[in-house]
Amino acid sequence: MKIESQDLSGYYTYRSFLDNSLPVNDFNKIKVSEAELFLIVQLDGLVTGTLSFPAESGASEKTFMDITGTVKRWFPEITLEFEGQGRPNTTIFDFLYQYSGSVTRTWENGIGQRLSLTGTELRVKDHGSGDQTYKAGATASFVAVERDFVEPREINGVAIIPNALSMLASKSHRLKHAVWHTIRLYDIWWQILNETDKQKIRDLDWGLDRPPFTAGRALDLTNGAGEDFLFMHRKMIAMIKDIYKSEGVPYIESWKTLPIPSAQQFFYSEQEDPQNPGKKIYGFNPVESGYMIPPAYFISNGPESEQQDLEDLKFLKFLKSASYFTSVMRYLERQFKDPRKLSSFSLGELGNLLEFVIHNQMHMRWSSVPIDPDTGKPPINPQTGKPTGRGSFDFNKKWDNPKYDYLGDFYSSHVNPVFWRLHGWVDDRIEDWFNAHEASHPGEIERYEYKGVSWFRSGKWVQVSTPFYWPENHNHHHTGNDESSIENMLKVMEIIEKAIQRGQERTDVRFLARKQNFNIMSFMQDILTNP
Ligand SMILES: [Cu+2]
Repeated sequence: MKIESQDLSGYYTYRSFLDNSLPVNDFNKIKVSEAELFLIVQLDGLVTGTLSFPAESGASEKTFMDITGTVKRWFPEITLEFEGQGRPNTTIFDFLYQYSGSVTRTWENGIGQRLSLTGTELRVKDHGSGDQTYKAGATASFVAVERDFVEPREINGVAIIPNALSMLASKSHRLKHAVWHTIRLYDIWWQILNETDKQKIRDLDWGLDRPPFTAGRALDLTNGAGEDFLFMHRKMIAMIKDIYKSEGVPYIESWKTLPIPSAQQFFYSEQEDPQNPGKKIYGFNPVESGYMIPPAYFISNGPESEQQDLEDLKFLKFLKSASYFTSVMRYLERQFKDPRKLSSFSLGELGNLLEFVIHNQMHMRWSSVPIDPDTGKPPINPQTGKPTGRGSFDFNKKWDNPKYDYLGDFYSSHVNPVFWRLHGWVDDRIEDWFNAHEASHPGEIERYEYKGVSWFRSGKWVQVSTPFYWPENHNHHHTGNDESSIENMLKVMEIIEKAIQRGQERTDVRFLARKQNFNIMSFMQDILTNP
């Protein structure tokens, strides 16, 4: 297996030992240090990161050394050289060490071997004072073992609070989100469903009045479909906000700007050290944590799609790369915050562009390998023996486990803590849009309260007077009609599943969603530069 720069970025447990040539029996006698190593390795070989104490991830307080260096060589094994400097104004300000380490050989027949770096460290200058002086020139050997990615749901203060989580992870909420997005997929609406199917779906109150794509596969920027997207998610945000409010917990903060490629999973903020005036300590800050880019993963859709699945992996790696961020995503973010641009968009245009040119890609960028909550491991495709995801029409109860929060599946994405930060960013763009219009032509957009959320009356810049989110009280004869609506949503999914089976082509909702993301890439630049 070829190891790439992206694979090297992440957290490691770093351990160093004295090079004692005699047996010691007790390894503690040669222990120098244990620490947490965080590395960002870029394509051009730039290495940055931190070495921190104590080694526990998410410890409430840490001291840091900052790391800078380079990849010295890529062949025959990757070798990194970097320097670690204690942070100024902390108890380890005078630490200065050099490190040289290589990626340890991967055994072809090894089972569960972890990526690790082995190498040597050098104390570059004395630190400490008096009889606590540590002399320059001392060396030790080290092993740094890469850690598993820590899911945002596992991080204190990043995880969604229990009451909100159980609402979001319920079958009814999962189905609402899944049905809502699935019928809007281009292939589903325009190619797979026939008129009879569509009528049946309409009879179940889930008809799609405004598909986001035209029959010709272009984004429809004229019909207001984007308003449905923005309204529906604003409504979801309002629902979860209410639960936070009733619990007296401050609601999840949206991303003010998109997290940079080197974002850490555990972020530490500088504070005054109460014990040592003038010195700094670093405290764990959950608001800025949980935004690291999870590693890419392979999803097997079957033996006949092996090639396509590998292409998908390549594309996923691209979406997760630092260069995608710097060359595409950051550029798009600027466009979506630019008042000049925003004041020329209708609300529908804004929603449709946000959904398809940046929001979908954000979902994939921050997505982590989907797991089967029963095993904690990716489900295995029985035909290929390789990892796969939840089947799009598999509504087994196990997928309702809150641990199933894969950002790349409509059935689960909203259960992931990152979803709410990401959608907060999307939702904030609506306010930017309104302010941009107010600034350039005041009074042309009228705000009002619609179904409990702040919205906009239809007019020059707003096409739709009743944006769609999901059917309300379909069955008026029952109270607490959760069950009947679950039934209806399962019926809609069954209609879609049958329609897919009728076709010759191998298809899956996940596959169609992904395909749609890729197609978008080709023309998005064009739309944004020539509005
Ligand atoms: Cu959504």
